[in-house]
Amino acid sequence: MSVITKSIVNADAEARYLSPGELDRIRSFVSSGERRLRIAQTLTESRERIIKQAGDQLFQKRPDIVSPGGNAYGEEMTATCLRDMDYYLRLITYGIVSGDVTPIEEIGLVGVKEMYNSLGTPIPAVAEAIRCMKNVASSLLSPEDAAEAGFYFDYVVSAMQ
Ligand SMILES: CCC1=C(C)/C(=C/C2=NC(=C\c3[nH]c(/C=C4\NC(=O)[C@H](C)[C@H]4CC)c(C)c3CCC(=O)O)/C(CCC(=O)O)=C2C)NC1=O
Repeated sequence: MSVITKSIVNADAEARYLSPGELDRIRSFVSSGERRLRIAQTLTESRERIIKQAGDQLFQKRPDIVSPGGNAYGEEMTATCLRDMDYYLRLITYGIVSGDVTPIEEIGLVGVKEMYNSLGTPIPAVAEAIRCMKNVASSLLSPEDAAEAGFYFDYVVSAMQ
């Protein structure tokens, strides 16, 4: 939920007008809108490059996962791994646009550790994959935009700890 929806739900639950604090938070959400949309657009347009370069970095840092016995070993499994990275990048763009981690949490993080454990996917390597995407993404953004986007990448990384 965006800060707008959230504020309205809270205010209406108490049948009151939006408070000055809520209006301030909405103002800051609205005024950062252009920037958040610009970041999401850059990440969306560069998604293939981000996944490709981050994947290369990941497999260089963690050659074990693409070696025999590794969870992403073989063409098909490697492609599934890259697909998961694409899923998370997509969810991160949802977070950036809505200024809220809830879509990332609900779509991609609830129960994720149990899922990866049951698949034998090493969770620290998934965290590393997100960090690699953050590095590549940051190199495509201004420092200010990279900091804003970085918050959402870090959120996913910390959920994988
Ligand atoms: C949008 C929300 C969403 C997520 C997050 C998601 C993840 C997800 N990743 C999966 C598999 C997988 N995920 C990986 C990923 C990796 N293995 C590694 O060693 C690397 C560290 C990592 C890549 C960074 C691999 C290799 C599989 C296949 C495992 C297998 O079939 O044994 C599966 C099992 C079913 C399938 O193969 O599609 C799910 C559900 N699905 C979703 O709908």
